[in-house]
Amino acid sequence: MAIELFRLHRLNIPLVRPFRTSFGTESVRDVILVEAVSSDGVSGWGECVTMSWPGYSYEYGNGAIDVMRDHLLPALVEVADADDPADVRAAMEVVSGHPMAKCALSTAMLDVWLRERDESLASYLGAVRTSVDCGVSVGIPPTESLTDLLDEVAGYVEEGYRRIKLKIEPGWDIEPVGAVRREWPDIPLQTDANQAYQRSDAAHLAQLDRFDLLLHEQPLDQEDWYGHVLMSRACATPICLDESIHSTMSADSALQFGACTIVNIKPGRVGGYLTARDIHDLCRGRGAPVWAGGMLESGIGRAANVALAALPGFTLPGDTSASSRYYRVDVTEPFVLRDGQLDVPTGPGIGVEPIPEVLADLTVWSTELRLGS
Ligand code: OSB
Ligand code: MG
Repeated sequence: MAIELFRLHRLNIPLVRPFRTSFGTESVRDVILVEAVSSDGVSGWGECVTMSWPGYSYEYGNGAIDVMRDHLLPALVEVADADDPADVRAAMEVVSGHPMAKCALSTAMLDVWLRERDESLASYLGAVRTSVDCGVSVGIPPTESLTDLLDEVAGYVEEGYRRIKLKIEPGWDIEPVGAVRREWPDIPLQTDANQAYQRSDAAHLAQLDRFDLLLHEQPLDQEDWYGHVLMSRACATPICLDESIHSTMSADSALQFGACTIVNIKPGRVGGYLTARDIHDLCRGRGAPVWAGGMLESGIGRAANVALAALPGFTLPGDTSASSRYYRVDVTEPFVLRDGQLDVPTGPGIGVEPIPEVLADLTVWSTELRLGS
């Protein structure tokens, strides 16, 4: 019953195409999978969504491994056989920040707990759907070519994605968004700047209002609460926050202040699936739409995100794309898009596990950490 040890598996999975955002370019995903093993030999899985460098957030792969091993594991000893997942979350509060590391460990433990109870994560979280609407996040073409952008988007539209999100930055905004809108007048379309703009860019971004967008995601610095209030006033397009939201408190504050009206929920950014659900509940109570963000997850993180996206307040398509959008070979059975949707896993826990041979092939480093030693 009790968790005895954790295995960390570090994988390098080549992306099908480089993913460029305003904070950098990723060509190979540096994936960290956490496996929690119980005394009964049951394994549970969680994905640490850090990138290899601290660009999206201060967390990054090597740092997350350090904080898991040296600071979070010791805190988990007393909850190794917890019968309430909330106790695991509470035990990790002795460490400040590091939500991605916390999410990875707590999800692996939750997966064991659910497998032992034969309950799916979707059911545990309160899912009301058996499949979820999927969008796709489109990076800035490394060539900065509009033709390349339109070709890539055309492929996704053809595959059936229900919403397109374009990464933007100063110098790559009005033209590419306009070009995509002209080609697909009716497709749900949104932007993500990953904090690349300044308050003084509000009038510039307001020019995007004529393209009838669903939302602008995180135009300004994550600390710039008031700037996002100003941006919300300047733009008819709703503002959605990603990097700024780290907890139910920040989600509450953002909505109360009018810094955003929509929230991107990423479990890794908020410390786990319990807090992700809490933020969902809060936003739903306020009538604020939420959607499931993504971090280029492998099938392990994707499975859990798809379960979360099945909750009732997730009323906008998520960055929950098919495995093929990211990887030629995924570490689990691939998630396949069907009519613009992915099926919510129904098996116990997250409902998927790594395929052993593929895991072995992709692994570049691993370690075993015993709890309490
Ligand atoms: O800002 O939403 C983001 C990927 C890595 C880091 C940050 C972000 C993203 C994405 C891709 O936009 C979402 C996905 O398809 O997983
Ligand atoms: Mg984002």
